[in-house]
Amino acid sequence: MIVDSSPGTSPSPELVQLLTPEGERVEHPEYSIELSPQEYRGLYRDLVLVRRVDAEAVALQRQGELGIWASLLGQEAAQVGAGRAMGPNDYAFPTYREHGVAWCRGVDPLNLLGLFRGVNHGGWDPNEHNFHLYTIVIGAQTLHAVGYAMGMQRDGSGAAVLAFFGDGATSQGDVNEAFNFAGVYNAPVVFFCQNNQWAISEPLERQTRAPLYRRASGFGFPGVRVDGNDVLACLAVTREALDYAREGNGPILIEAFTYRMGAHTTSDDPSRYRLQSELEAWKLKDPIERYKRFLIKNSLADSDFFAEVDAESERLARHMRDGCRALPDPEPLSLFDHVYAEGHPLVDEERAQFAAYLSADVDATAERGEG
Ligand SMILES: Cc1ncc(C[n+]2csc(CCOP(=O)(O)OP(=O)(O)O)c2C)c(N)n1
Ligand SMILES: [Mg+2]
Repeated sequence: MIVDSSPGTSPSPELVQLLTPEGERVEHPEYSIELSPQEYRGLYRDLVLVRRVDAEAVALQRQGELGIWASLLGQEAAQVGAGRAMGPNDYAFPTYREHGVAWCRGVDPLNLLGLFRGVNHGGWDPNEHNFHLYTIVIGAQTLHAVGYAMGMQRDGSGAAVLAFFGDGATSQGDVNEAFNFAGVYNAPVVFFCQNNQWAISEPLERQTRAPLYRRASGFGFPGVRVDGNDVLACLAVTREALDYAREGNGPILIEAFTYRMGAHTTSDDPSRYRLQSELEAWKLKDPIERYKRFLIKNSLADSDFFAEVDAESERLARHMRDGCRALPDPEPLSLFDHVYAEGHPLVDEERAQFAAYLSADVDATAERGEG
């Protein structure tokens, strides 16, 4: 008979939770958190504004202002908890859905809109915010993250990398190679998997037979599962994990157990492949509602505060709507600007060809008297 002797194979994996869905504060033996009233309120503000950024972007896409948008609805706590756990010198490698982490790193939401509107080729300077560009190729950024972390390790920077990816990405070779490299080289990287239960239309049971956090043990590092709809637990666990990585202990995997409440992207219709009842069940665990209940129960915020956040949310939405429509179309030749850090003969040649094409086009238009 085969006996599985690997650690962490208990039938019901433990979920780190500091806040129940009803907003009750609970203690956990390993993870604790004590914030000032202002910090507690700050997390609520983040959650609400990030949800607004997302809702506004979905609306702009529906009005034809964006080509596509990947909604983070339901994943605000996972992203704000992880994003606010980072220190100024830590570096994040996102997928295409980490708008909440972008927010925490100080990236203006208009930069995100520019990318999804197709008027820029990236959106922001990664080094300005220690927030890498979005990566659409599933899992690829985990390898970039490990390489970057190994560089930090060699530079003795004392900081760590936070690498984001989804449940579906865990089936990619890249992610498993990243785990192995990180483990073998003891890289200071925290792998943050947002298990939102779906990879487009593929449910979790088609990605894995074992809970995702347990993958880590096969690569020789710890894995933790946290309630991804609990911002306090996500903050506490990610803080600990980043400290652990910074102290030279090597990588760690966090599985934030959450739910994608919206469509995969604005091009998707989830009613084709999942039951409405599943969404209804997860709505009861809404990350913002539970946190608001916690604040009220503990007299950490009053109605003036909530009204202030609502007003700020309206101002942010206006900034996004007006700013998005005013984004300039790019200069066509700028396409070639950042292909390489320095010049490259082939790129120079292609730029010259494209410039000739553009001016020929202008000449032809002028000839037809349309100019
Ligand atoms: C290498 C690669 N294969 C396939 C795709 C198409 N694709 C885009 S998103 C996606 C699902 C990703 O699911 P998950 O990792 O769970 O992230 P989520 O979208 O749920 O945040 C797939 C297969 C891609 N972008 N890159
Ligand atoms: Mg997913």
